[in-house]
Amino acid sequence: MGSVAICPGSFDPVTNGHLDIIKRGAKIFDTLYITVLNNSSKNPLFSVEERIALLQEVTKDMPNITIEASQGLLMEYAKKKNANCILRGLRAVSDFEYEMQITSVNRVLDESIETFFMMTNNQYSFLSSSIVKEVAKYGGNVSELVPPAVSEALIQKFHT
Ligand code: COD
Repeated sequence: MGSVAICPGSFDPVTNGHLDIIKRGAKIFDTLYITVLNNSSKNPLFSVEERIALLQEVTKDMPNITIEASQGLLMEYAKKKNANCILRGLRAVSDFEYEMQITSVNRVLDESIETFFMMTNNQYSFLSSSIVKEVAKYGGNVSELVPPAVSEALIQKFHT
């Protein structure tokens, strides 16, 4: 069996920064699950179904990617999928503390599954779903920051 990685996140909504990590991850791992989970400290704009539909649209040309939703603990889901590792992106030093905390907790839950970090592409180091939502909410143009389907979905959400 080949390598199986999980790229977990809120993806509320998927940005060009996420997509960059997803594309690069899909070249390294044989199977990549993009898993939409709830982050209890965030209040989502898009429903899980909407987030999944957008992820499916923007990854439709990538054959080794599967998009799923999951509830509960990430590590329980990863075990069910026989995953070798969790893939996460790192944007800046400010991400490090949070990532270190969740990686450490996840390792206590299952030490056999590694977490693999990929540095952001410099052009996306400032990019987050929150920033995109803020710009779109006030009518700014987000077409450089997200795929066209997401830009369209944001306009629908805020301005129709
Ligand atoms: N460049 C590179 N990487 C990026 C960029 C960018 N511009 N933007 C985001 N990323 C990366 C993030 O670093 C992350 O790795 C991934 O993309 C997804 O990002 P988000 O913001 O959508 O996802 P998060 O951080 O909200 O995801 C948190 C989880 C949902 C994974 C976490 O809360 C979780 O595991 N929840 C399930 C419950 C659980 O198991 N809890 C125990 C562990 S705390």
